[in-house]
Amino acid sequence: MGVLNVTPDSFSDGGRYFDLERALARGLEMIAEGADVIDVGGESSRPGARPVPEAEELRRVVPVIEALARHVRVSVDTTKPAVAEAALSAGATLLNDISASLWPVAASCGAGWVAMHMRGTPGTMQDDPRYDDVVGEVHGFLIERARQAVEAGVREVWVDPGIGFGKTARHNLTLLHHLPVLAASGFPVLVGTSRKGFLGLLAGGPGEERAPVAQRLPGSIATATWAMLAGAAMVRVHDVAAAFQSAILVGPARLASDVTSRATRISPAAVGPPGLGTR
Ligand code: HH2
Repeated sequence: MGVLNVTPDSFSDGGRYFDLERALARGLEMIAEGADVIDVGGESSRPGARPVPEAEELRRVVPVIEALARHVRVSVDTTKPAVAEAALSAGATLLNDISASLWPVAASCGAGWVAMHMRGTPGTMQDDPRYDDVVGEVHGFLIERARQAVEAGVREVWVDPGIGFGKTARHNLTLLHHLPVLAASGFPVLVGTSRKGFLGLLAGGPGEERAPVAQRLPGSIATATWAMLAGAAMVRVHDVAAAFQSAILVGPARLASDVTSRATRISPAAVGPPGLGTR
C-alpha cells in the first residue's frame, strides 16, 4: 500500500503532493514501483495534528481518487463518514479508518474496511500513553471491532495495530514483536511503520534525539520486512520501490517457511537433506 498524502502538513511528505497534478504523478509512479493499493489521505494524523474541515478534505481527496481508481485499487484514509461515502462513490473500494468506527459506512456501501487501533485522538495521543498490557488491549480492541463489522455485513475486514498512534517506542516494538499473534486471528493484518518517529528515535546519532525523516529508510524497510515475515498481508509505505524489493524476497521465503514447517510436522525427512536452504 503506497501512501499518498494530499495535505500541506503530513509529517514526512506534507506539501509535496498537495496539488492534483503532483498527486496524480506520484500515484502513477507508486503503481509503476509495485503498489497494489494507493492510500489517499486529505487529513494528517501526525501527533498534535488539527482536524481539517469536511469540505476541504473532500476537495483534496475526491479528484485524486477519481483519477487513480481507473488504474489501481484505491483506499481512502479518513475518519469522516461523509468523506468516506464520497470517496467510495469516486471509485475507492477500501476504507482505511484510523478511528475504527466507520464499519457501518463500509457495510452500507459494500466496501472493505481497515480497523486501526489508536489511543485518543491525534491531537493528544502521544501525551504519556500507558497500557497495562499493550498487546492484549490492542488485539482485544481490534478483534472486537472486526467481529462487529463482520456481523454488520462487511465482507473484507483488515486489522492494524496502529504503530505510533498513542504508543511509545517500546509499545510499538512490543506490538511488532507480537504480530504473529494478531495474524493468527484470521483477519488480514495491515501494518504502517514507514518513516515513523520511533524509527528516528532508534536511529538517532549522538546528541540527536531523533534521526530526521530522510534517514529513516533503513528502519522503514527493516520493520516492513519484519511485518511481512510475521504474517502481515499488507504494509503501508511511502518508499514503495524499496518496500517492493523486500516484498518479492519475503513472498517466497514465507511460502518456503510455511511449507518447511508443515513438512516438519508430517515427517522430518520430507524437509530434504541436511544443509538444504541454509545459504
Ligand atoms: N499511519 C498514518 C496514517 N494512516 N493508516 C493505517 N491503517 N495505519 C497506519 O499506520 C497509518 C495510517 C500516518 O502516516 P502518514 O499518512 O504518512 O502521515 P500523516 O498522518 O501525517 O499524513
